[in-house]
Amino acid sequence: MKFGSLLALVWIMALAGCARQSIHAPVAPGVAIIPAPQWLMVTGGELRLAGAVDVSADADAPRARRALDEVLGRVGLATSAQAATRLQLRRVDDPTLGDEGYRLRIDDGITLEARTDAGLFYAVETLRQLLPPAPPAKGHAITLPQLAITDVPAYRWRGSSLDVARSFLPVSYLKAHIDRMAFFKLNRLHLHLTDDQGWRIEIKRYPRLTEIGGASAVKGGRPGFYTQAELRELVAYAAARNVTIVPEIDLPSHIQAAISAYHQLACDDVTNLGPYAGIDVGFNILCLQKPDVVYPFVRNVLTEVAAIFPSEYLHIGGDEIKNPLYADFVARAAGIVNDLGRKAIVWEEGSVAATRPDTLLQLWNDKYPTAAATAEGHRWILSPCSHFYLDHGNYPGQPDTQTWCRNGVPLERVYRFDPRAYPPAAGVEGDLWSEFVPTDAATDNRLWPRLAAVAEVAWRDPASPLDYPGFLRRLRALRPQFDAMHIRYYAGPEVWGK
Ligand code: TNX
Repeated sequence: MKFGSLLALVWIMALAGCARQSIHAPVAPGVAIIPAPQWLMVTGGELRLAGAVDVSADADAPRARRALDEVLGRVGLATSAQAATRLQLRRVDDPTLGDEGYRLRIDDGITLEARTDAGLFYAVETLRQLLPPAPPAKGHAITLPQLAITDVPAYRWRGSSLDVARSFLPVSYLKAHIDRMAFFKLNRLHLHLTDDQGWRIEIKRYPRLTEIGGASAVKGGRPGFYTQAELRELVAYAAARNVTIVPEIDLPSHIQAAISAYHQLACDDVTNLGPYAGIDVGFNILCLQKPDVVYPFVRNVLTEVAAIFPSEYLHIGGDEIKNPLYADFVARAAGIVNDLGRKAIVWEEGSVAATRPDTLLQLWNDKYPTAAATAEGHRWILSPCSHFYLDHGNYPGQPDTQTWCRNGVPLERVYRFDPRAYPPAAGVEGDLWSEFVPTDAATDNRLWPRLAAVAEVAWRDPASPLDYPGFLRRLRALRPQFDAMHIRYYAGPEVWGK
């Protein structure tokens, strides 16, 4: 007992010490973690892992246990009660760790602690980054630096959004993406499921939405749609990796694909009722003068969406349309989301509508006036295009990228984003629109490595000092991991070195 409390005291002192020694200081060789942990102390020495570890894990941490088994399998470590090295995974009742925080200690064994399964899962993801991506060469052991980490994210919302509407992405890509997100502790996958060029989610009550609306895409992009069964499986796959899928049905504009399937959704004088493969916006809208048509449609669609996705939030779009009935529409659509027991997310323009204060607003233009909505109690998802629109170039002038917001959003710009200059936020999200991103390879190129910087911005304490050269060192050290995940990242020398 006494010895136990002594150990606890040493542990607390170690933590107090390392609070001042953050990873932003020069990092010991061999320690490269993204996002950087809040507190890290390299204690000196190494732990050699040879052949097997003796795992003892609390039963009530299934996500973490599955991830741990995968990580050990990846490096060829067996589990055996006879192994010399102990690896403990345990839930502890420590409120300072919050819902996603964890502690990781490597001394003569490995100890992972968290209050929740999600926190333990992130401890395992940190261990994954410390380990090599593959088994060592024959006759070699794996060595880990001895260290202590205490880590808690700054923001709850650490998002990536994918536009599968302009160009479809197969389920296999989304699964790989979820794994990659988890590796960097991102936890919200926002799927932009509908737009002018395509409707990608099966809605049983309106089969033509996918029969007709799923068959189109932006010029050069991929058509397609997800069945409800596929999406349910994806939701479970994501949940096992602490990722919540947040579906977006973009309303009341960006709706040409639905209009092409059900012409009655448009006003009676509209003649443009066909599918669309261009990239203009704002030329169509649900006919808000026909509430008897529009609101049952919205309610029926959102009811099926809510049944597939358990997410606390449903995104109802609301971008890029001017209409006298717009604010009324957003208020009613958000009300439908609330009737379904969920909270709504709306793009920034929706701040003009009377919605519940728990409606999240998503900022995409730096200069959008946020004060009034903030004063009403709304919080923001920060996706200002100048830092987080990943359809803009990795470098100025990159072919097939957008430039309307600025000419290039390089990695360093993403890394240097300061959320403190913005209204109170639930978190940040990197958004990839797909007008010019028609393949898996192009998707990888736009996302990576910039999404790793999004993850760092979302996790790190915004008050801690920035160190871009240090970030690049960690990134480069993790390059074998990017390769092992088969990421076809942007490979510019200014990022990866010559
Ligand atoms: C603006 S951001 C859009 C998208 C486009 C994107 C292209 C937002 C809410 N709307 O519809 O795909 O720009 O960069």
